[in-house]
Amino acid sequence: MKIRNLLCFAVFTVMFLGGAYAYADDLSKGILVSDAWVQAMPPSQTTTAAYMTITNNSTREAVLVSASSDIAGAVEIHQMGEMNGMMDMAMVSNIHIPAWAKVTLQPGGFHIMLINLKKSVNKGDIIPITLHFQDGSAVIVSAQAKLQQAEEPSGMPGMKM
Ligand SMILES: [Cu+2]
Repeated sequence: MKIRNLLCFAVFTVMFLGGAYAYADDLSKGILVSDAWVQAMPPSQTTTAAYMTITNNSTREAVLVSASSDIAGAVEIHQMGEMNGMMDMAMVSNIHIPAWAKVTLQPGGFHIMLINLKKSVNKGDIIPITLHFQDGSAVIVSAQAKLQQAEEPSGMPGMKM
């Protein structure tokens, strides 16, 4: 009985470490993603945006280089900002999150663009998004679809609809 318990523990430990190793190394263990949400869209729309807070609780800078999602044909990192006096968005190649700091992706700023949606994104849906960092680590995020907040009536005027 005692040996069997030990064996179970050993198997569990190997499974746990094996599973964790698949997508977590030193850096991603220190990455905490909170308040992840996706803009719910009517079925006629093929593009939406995801927002979240990425906290880097590690001693190294984290560099988000890309993202992916099963529901989108393409995923890009974008930044909203003023360009030539107009609010517009542009693709950026990465987002730097300094050690012991956090970066918030929010309407009017950084966001993750989900392009060529393969399904409609309805309020309450849980959308899986994988964040890929420069060191090769990845973090899987579950973002809940929400209707756009009233105070952001036209959050992304540059978005192609
Ligand atoms: Cu965008």
